[in-house]
Amino acid sequence: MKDKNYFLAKAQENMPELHCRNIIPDATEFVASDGDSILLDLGQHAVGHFSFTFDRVDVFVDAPVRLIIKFGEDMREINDDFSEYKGVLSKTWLQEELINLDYPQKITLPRRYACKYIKITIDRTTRPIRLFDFSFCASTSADVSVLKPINSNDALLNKIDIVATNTLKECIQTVFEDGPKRDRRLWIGDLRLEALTNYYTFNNLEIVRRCLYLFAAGECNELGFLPSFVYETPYYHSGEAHIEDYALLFVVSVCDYYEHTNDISVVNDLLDICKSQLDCFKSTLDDDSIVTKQNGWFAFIDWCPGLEVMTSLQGVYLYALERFAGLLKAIGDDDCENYTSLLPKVRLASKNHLYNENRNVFINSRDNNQFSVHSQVWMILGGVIDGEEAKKLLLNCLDNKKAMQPCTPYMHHYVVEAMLKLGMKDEAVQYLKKLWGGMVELGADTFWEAYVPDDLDFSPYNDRMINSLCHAWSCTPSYFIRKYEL
Ligand code: RAM
Repeated sequence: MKDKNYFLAKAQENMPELHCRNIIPDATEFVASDGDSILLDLGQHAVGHFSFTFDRVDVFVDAPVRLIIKFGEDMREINDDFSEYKGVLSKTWLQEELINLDYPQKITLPRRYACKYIKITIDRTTRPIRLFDFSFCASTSADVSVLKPINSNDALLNKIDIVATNTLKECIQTVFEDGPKRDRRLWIGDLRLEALTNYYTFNNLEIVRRCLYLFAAGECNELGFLPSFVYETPYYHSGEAHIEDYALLFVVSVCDYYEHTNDISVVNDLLDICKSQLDCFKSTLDDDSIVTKQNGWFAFIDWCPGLEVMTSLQGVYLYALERFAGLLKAIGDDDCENYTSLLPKVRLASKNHLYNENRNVFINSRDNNQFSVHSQVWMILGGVIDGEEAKKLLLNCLDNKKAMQPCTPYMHHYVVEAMLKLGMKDEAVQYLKKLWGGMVELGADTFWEAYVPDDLDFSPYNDRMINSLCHAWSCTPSYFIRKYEL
């Protein structure tokens, strides 16, 4: 019987091994007094545990020593004043500890951090102290020895690939985490993009299976949709959010997995769940075959404030439906026709009801007549429009100040995917260089959760300090560069 326990057992069977290595920062020892601070540079982004030793210099310490230890993914984070934080997510994600040490000792901080820099401030000591033996035990389950460099003639693409694979490596822990600083958990949208990139880089199939099974074990909401995230520690718990587009992307992730591995046993385990996701979604279509908002719904698509998402969501549905119909055909499933026959019908309906013939663009009342790149991209990926008409539409909206533009590399990914679907290889390279290359030029060692070139302070959470600077969904340039030989 394929129930929660079955799926959890499968997830456990596919637990990857974490590889750990010690990184010694640029400095080995400090003698410090009250108020001094020390900056340690790991020379690279790392995810793991920090340890050091503290001892007296001469006179024995007669009172606890209080240290403030701050971890930054970049120097901006180190210099930020966390007391000014005003974001909507919990301040506790900001990586800063205040510790009191009663006597000389070696200490390993219990929490895991994601950082390149560590700043230690001696908040209070009555005597000079010595800090030394700094060490950072970094972990990943990615096997870096299997990664081949791309050796492109284009220096910027080489650099983008290095930063992208580094981003993925840092997020591959015992699940595909979204970001090792925050939220440090498995989300479907991130999983899909990490798994794709993983196939062309570290090719760790175990972790893909583990993540798919962890979702399969999750509790669906009353509409039947999978949870969009799960926790794995200290025990399994499926997340409270149910994002519709993510539920559909679970289906796509299973299709990607099969396409890459031909592993029918996993597909057989997950097939009914995939069918149920598409069936639940279908039941939300109205008489015109267009998706309708349900009570308590949350569709993600991108983090742009005020983004209307119905057209995009319809596109995600078609995108998943097409992939799933392809999978059913490949494995000779009896239900294939049921899904395949929906495609032309829903595509035609989407063109009829969501496209504005006068303006030649997907703008409609269901999205409050909002003009967004997102709607155009997802209608292209959903196969509602293609060929020259689609190319023109895509270039026009990307060049149009009135169109809402993507604000995360997650959505930028789907822009590039749409370009490649339409055979726009040169434009895809230019776009990669502009967006991900822009982060490289700003000194990124790993790619960021959000990136708006004209507004470097942009945050989906109302404060840049909480943004993750090593975010899984940003790793896909390596997928594009390697798969399409860009
Ligand atoms: C953010 C997470 C994750 C994403 C969700 C929708 O909070 O970091 O990357 O999948 O939002």
